[in-house]
Amino acid sequence: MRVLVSDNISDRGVEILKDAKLDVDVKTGMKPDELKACIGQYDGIVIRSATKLTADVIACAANLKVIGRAGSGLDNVDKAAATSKGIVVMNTPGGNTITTAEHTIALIVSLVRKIPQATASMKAGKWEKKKFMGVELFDKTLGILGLGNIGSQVAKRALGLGMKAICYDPFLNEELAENLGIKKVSRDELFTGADIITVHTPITNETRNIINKDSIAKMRDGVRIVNCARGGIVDEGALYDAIKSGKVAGAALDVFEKEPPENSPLLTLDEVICTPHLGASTHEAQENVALAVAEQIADYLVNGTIRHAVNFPSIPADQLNTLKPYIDLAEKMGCFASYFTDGQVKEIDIELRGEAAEIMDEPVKIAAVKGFLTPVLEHTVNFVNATHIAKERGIVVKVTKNADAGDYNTRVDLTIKSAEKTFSVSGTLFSKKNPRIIKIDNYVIEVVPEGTMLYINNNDRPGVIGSIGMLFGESGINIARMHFGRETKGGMAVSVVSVDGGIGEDIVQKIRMLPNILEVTKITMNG
Ligand code: 9EZ
Repeated sequence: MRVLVSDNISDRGVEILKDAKLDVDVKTGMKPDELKACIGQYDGIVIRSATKLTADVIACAANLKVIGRAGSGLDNVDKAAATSKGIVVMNTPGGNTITTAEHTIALIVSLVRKIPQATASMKAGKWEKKKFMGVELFDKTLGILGLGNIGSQVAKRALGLGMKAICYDPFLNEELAENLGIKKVSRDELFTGADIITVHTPITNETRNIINKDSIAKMRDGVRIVNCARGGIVDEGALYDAIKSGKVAGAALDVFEKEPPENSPLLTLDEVICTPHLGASTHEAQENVALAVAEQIADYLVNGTIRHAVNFPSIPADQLNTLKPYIDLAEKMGCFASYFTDGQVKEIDIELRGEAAEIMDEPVKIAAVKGFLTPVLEHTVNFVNATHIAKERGIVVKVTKNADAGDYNTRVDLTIKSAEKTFSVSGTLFSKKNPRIIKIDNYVIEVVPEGTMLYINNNDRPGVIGSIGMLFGESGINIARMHFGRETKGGMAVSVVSVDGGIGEDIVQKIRMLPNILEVTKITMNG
């Protein structure tokens, strides 16, 4: 398999890809047209921020399976376009945590001691001692908005400088905050209680301009503001006004709404110090992210393991063994159900029962949808694009949980609703790992979902099973398994016949013609 490295990454990363027996081409600085012309040959691509993977570039990527960003920002990738093609998009969120935290501390210290301004002054031949009077950090309160990996490393370092730390994060890991000795406060308490506020959140609708005119108005007079996270978390216009008015004593910015900023009034202010998005720019961080992205890409292309994907849920290693049989079961049930659905599908309902109610549900849901869509679409359906395709087709997918699994320890119920009918199938795991279908609509049955099977609906009369067996025998087809179920004695019955090898359409037709046979459906399990 072939991997294109289209931005500069450290050599160790390229070596790791080669060690995994991948064919690697390093071609940096390509123009969009050059990239479009060659991207079709590659299974994977490694980028930083320079390569722009827009929808029209991704449209040319006929064989691409994975996009790996050495670093964390993915503004240069059209994630929706990649997802709809089933391309995994991954980044390396951990690789630059320490480096970014250190840059934040560097800016905080520089800000309160006016080091950049003093440097510029001396280089201009001056010796201005009064002008650069600073403040101590000791005993001051640092307000940390967003206590993720970077925020918590900043907190540790601030405590080491003798600062107090308070934090606000709606997704806070409370134990982490407590262990670090950081006080958890409300959003307003963070604004009112801090001498310096530093932001460490992703940019989302919640966090865009979270530092704005209104929140600044709540802050202490002389507050200082630091953004080493993402441009746009701090409203630049509001910050400018607040520095001009004297409310905000200073700001340190590594990131901007537009990069590079064009004629930003903020850059005219003495109270503002800045760096050109250097948060992750150390040799160590660049080495870390190059190694991480290479290992992740190799792991995906060679072993199929997905780590740090932004368009696929990451499964923690300790849950993988428990989850895998459920993923397999759900995919098979989805595939099975697709043969019994007519008309426009409106809804796929997955009920996880008993032990199944305890597991991570997202991968199981995706597997059921993938299994269902694969036989009915020409389009390649995989774990990345399955839910996306379902949504595009107006199919609502729902997961519910139920502690009660009836006679089973664990059970998955799948219901497909279309305008014409509702079909349901239930499954379980034998010995925690072997998938079984245990109910098809109202028929209780025990089917090993594997290979090629015939689902036969017949009147419950003597001789029917025999006639089916005879026909297979005469056709030289070996029956591997046969499962039976019925509603009531002498009523309607189902047989599911598994065979070694395939079943030709002629045989299916002949079975349909046998007496007392009502319906025959040939099922081929995915994979
Ligand atoms: C939002 C956040 C932090 C925050 C943190 C994360 C998605 N997200 N949002 C508001 N991981 C502080 C204030």
